[in-house]
Amino acid sequence: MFNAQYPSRLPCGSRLLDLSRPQVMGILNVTPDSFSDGGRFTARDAALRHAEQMVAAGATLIDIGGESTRPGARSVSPTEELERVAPVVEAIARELDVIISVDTSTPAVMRESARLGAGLINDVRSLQRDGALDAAADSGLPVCLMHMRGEPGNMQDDPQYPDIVTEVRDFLVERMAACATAGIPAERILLDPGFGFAKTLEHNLALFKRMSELSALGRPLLVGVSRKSMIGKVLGHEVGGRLYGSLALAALALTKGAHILRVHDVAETVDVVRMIAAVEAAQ
Ligand code: 7PM
Repeated sequence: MFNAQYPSRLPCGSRLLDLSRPQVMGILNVTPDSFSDGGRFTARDAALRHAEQMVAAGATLIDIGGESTRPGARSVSPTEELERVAPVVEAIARELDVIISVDTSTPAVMRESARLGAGLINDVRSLQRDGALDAAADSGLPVCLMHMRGEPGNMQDDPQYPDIVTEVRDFLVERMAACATAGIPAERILLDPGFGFAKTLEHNLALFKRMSELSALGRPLLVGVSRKSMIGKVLGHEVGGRLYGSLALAALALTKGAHILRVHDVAETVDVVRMIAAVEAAQ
């Protein structure tokens, strides 16, 4: 199930990511601060406690996001995003033994997060914003490139592709080439099919089924399907009822060669990973 085409350890700032076995990335949403300083400390401490729980449950990466990518979400200024993300990056870097991933498309957030101890840049826009390639290159950190067409605000307006796997593969190859030109070598790249981004349910299911074809690109795959609407559409469950569907897809993603699972429910997903590992390790 697990191929050995990469060195087993990827440097992520001051830490190493073990790619010889699947890893779980816990999702940490940074809520908007309230007006008072008291509110700010509360938001930071709540985020730190949540991160702490996810690390105790077995997450080896924490993904911090300060900009909602929800369709139609209000756009957040770079300053506002930085004010949400930076204190949390700093606190987690100081307090926890975990690789910090920043879910951002904003060059200033990439630069400041790297300075404060982040280990990975996770950009749903694949470094297409002005200055993002240079900021990521200068950080020296690995980058996760994700497939999306358009912007979160309009990406679900009737997306059409002749073949979804070809579309995702071509897009990721183009972004890897842009990274190479900017000085980010392939060895520093993770790839993500971008489930739920500019895709119909049929696209998401076909892409999931054929996910292992993306391994041909030669880089580790990061998969984010936790609680997503593709599960809601198949099962008819609201977001609070999508755990079992998420775990089914987590298990399936591992059999299809995924290396990193980006999830909300860390303890449950770690059980899935460990159970599969036990079977894989048998004679
Ligand atoms: C609303 C819509 C809220 C979508 C949150 C989301 C991914 C990601 C996200 C992913 C990578 C979510 C998404 N999804 N980064 N950031 N891969 N690399 O459901 O699939 O978490 S945000």
